[in-house]
Amino acid sequence: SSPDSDGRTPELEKAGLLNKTKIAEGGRKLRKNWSPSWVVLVGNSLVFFKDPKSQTPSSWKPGNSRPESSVDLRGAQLHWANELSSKKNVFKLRTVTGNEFLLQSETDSLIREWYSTIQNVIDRLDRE
Ligand code: I3S
Repeated sequence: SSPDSDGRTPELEKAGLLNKTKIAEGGRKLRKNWSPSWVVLVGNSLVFFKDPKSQTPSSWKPGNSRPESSVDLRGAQLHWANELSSKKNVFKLRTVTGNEFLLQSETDSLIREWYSTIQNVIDRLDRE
């Protein structure tokens, strides 16, 4: 990864495959569209990539893949949100700009790890 403005390279905290859907953009509700996403937590951001398995071998070049989108975790809010889906293990991430995402995994331990790791980053940013 490339250095920050202060010259430090942001620390990679976590990466893995989760199901994702965006449910609001700037406070406006969106229609759900669940899809697998490669999620990377680095520095103050959660970065979403296309599921590498859904790509053709030629289109998947490590280090050469552009993120689909990225979320600034500063001031973000995290909540378990099983009432917002028929799926299990769902949490909602809301950014200060009013973008809302649901993230989900079939694996209980995995989703709990993601939840606490993201919450730790949000808490750290709140203290800055
Ligand atoms: O909250 P909803 O509207 O029940 O969400 C479901 C729909 O988005 C559905 O697509 P349609 O817009 O074609 O009905 C999705 O296929 C479902 O996955 C959504 O519900 P879940 O419970 O999976 O989050």
